[in-house]
Amino acid sequence: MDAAALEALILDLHAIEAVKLGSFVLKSGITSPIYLDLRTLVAHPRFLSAIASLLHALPATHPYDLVCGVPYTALPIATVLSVDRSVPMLMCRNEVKAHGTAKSIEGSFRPGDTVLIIEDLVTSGASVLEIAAPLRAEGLVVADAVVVIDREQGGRENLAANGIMLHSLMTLTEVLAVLLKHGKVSEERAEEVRLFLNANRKVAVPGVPVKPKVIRESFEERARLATNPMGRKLFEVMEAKQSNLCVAADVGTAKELLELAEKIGPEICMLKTHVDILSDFTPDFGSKLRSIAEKHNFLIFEDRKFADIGNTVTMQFEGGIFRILDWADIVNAHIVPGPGIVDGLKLKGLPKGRGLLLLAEMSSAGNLAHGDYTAAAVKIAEQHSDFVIGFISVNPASWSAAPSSPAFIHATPGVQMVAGGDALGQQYSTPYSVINDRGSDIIIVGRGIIKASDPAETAREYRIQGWQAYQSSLS
Ligand code: S5P
Repeated sequence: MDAAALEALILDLHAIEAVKLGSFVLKSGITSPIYLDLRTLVAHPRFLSAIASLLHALPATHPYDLVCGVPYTALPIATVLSVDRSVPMLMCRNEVKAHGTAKSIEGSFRPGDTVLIIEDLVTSGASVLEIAAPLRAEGLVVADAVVVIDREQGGRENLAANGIMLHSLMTLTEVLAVLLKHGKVSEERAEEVRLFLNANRKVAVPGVPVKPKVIRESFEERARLATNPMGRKLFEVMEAKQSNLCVAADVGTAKELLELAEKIGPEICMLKTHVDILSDFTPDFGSKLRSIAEKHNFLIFEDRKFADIGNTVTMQFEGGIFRILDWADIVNAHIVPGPGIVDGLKLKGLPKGRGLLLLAEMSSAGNLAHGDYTAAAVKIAEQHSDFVIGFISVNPASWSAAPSSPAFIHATPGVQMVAGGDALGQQYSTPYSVINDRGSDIIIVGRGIIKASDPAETAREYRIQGWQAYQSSLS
């Protein structure tokens, strides 16, 4: 959905009093200055039908055989979607019948069928989990939930921690911004809602740990501490775009890469390239990518993983066909050769304002980058803090020798919505665990986004999740 359509939808929701401002006690017991009530939708059939088709258009990670609405507000939405799209529906009771068939699930299904859960609002995600449990107990697969409004209070993370990816039409922050823009809410009331949202970012679901293990300073504060201009810029871009998402654009052609960059540009702080996999590379690739990066305000990170002696890497950085130095804001290097590799890259990169990430850890199974190796990367980074902006890290919270300055940034690959791996040793963790449990700053996501049916929408989901995780870990 584009920004204009989203704006119109939010104004419509306000017009039918599905969004109200005042003082309300929520189901969770919290008093909220904003109240969302989508039960009013049933009085507006055309609008109900429009909402159902927008939910249907959200990209689920798994194709589904069935839909199931969370009682009661989402039941009519699920029914309309089921009828309009000819997808059979299941109904779950909140309470098991005392007589009759005593089944808690109504409808027809086979174990192994995939069910899309439909919900009106998600706060902590508890209602979705309550429905998912009996469905899963019957052998059904629950991988995605679609929701009209994400209240941004931990639901996304709680669901992700339980293997369910949340897709929302809008977040509460977006609702507030539109109402403010159109004078439907005063600045004071909006501030009250913002304060409320910040104070209630996490609503614990029993049995799901949501307390962040890592507390950090804000990117804004850390930007001030950065000595390398590109490191500072990266923090500033992250803050400005509310994005700690880097997409790994591992596609086979420059054409696809540039198209992808256009699509996901608004969601990312950084685009990661492997220029040597592009079959149609031409010398103007760099300038084309740079103009997209400038348009959408993201940095370009060429994942070259330099690994040679200082003298050789100066040539690899500057010369050859790819001329990486001309167009990449950031590159990375292994520290196997020792500090000379950083000296070599710095010789070329620093005068051009570039930054370097050191591979302190790796995400692949059985890799050798840990312990003393990681500590050596930290030491080299500290000796070159004018050029090294941070690390490729996996679990920086566990490092025995943490970098002394918070100006160093951690970027972590091996991220997907559901933990797991691929057939070649890649290991995935969720955005929430990478940011909140392992203390990284940036999530690097490749196939989780580029293989999705709608990469732009999926990138938005990852951005929201990564950013919420960051916000909940602020000191
Ligand atoms: O340890 C690492 C370091 C990197 S930079 N593990 C990684 O996977 N990467 C890169 O991150 C890898 O080269 C790829 O471009 C991306 C992960 O892609 P995904 O498709 O597995 O998300």
